[in-house]
Amino acid sequence: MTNSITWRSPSNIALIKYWGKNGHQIPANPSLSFTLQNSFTETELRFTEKKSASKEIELSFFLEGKPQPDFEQKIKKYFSDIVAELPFLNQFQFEIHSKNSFPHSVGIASSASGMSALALCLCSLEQHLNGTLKTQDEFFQKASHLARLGSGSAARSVYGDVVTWGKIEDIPGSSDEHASPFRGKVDKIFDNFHDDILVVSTDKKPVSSRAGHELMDTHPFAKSRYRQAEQNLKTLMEALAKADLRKFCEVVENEALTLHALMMQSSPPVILLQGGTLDIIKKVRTFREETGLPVCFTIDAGPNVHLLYPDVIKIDVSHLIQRELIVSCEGKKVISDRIGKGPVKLSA
Ligand code: 2P0
Repeated sequence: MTNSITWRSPSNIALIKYWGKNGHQIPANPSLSFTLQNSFTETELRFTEKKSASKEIELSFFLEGKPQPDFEQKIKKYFSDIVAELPFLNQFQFEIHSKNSFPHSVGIASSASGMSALALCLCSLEQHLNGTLKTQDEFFQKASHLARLGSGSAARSVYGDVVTWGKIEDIPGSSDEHASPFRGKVDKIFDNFHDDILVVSTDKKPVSSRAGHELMDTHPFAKSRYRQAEQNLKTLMEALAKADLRKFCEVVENEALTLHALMMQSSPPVILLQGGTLDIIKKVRTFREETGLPVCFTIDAGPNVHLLYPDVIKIDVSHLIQRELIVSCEGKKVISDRIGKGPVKLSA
């Protein structure tokens, strides 16, 4: 008999960036993200007991209903990597059906939503079979840990709102092994905070995340970068508590520009920013200087720009986008998102 479990899990946008790792998916510095609301993956894990005693991982993977041999191989490898932690993985045949609420390559991390949705399904299956994840804390901590082993940034997507991942001085319970909901003060100005994604290009990324992280292994400025990330995190935590949007914008943009400066200084160099990205950056900074309104940008490992701003200025930002920014977007594409509450189990 086939049974199934379905989770919806969102993507997230890092404000303090994870860039560089130690060992197996251990972050070289702590990161902090906002979980998104509208950009999510829904994953259904179907499982049937195997008839044979074979120890092979048996699974098939479908994205939007279509077989995806590349992803299937990656997930098989992932299951083999974690089978010591979840011995039932070689006792069942799996069929995984995933779909995203957002198009491919628009600057939203589908690995974060996809791997977190899958990890949540696996934890529900563990609970169903063994009853070992009794409390919410245990359940989500394990899901974050398993998501991290699939894709680092996915560790942060199992929680809503503001999330940190990585050991942080003075924050008990913070860990490199799994993310945690941010327990510091966050002013209510950040409720419903917006993230509009300006899609400059949907071309395939020339460098995978894994290869990007590896560039930090030999980067001449790696040590000072990791110290800077810790300092920026402290400053950002103060800005969140005090509703200091000037500081917030300063730190968030510094993180985005640092990420790309690091890539440009890597060996070999990686240049992901495009002309349209730079045009948007300049116009956003000019708008902020001229109006005093607290809108800022962040950018992930790609050319697309995330515009971050509080709900109270949404009309002004909408005018800015229509008047000045949309000309730099491929097919005038803008995806509206905002800070969200985290994953939802859709069926057991
Ligand atoms: C982040 N990024 O903190 C940073 C900022 C992109 C820029 O984490 O190799 O897909 O799967 O652990 O998480 C992208 O890298 O990398 C990323 P893996 P991941 O969100």
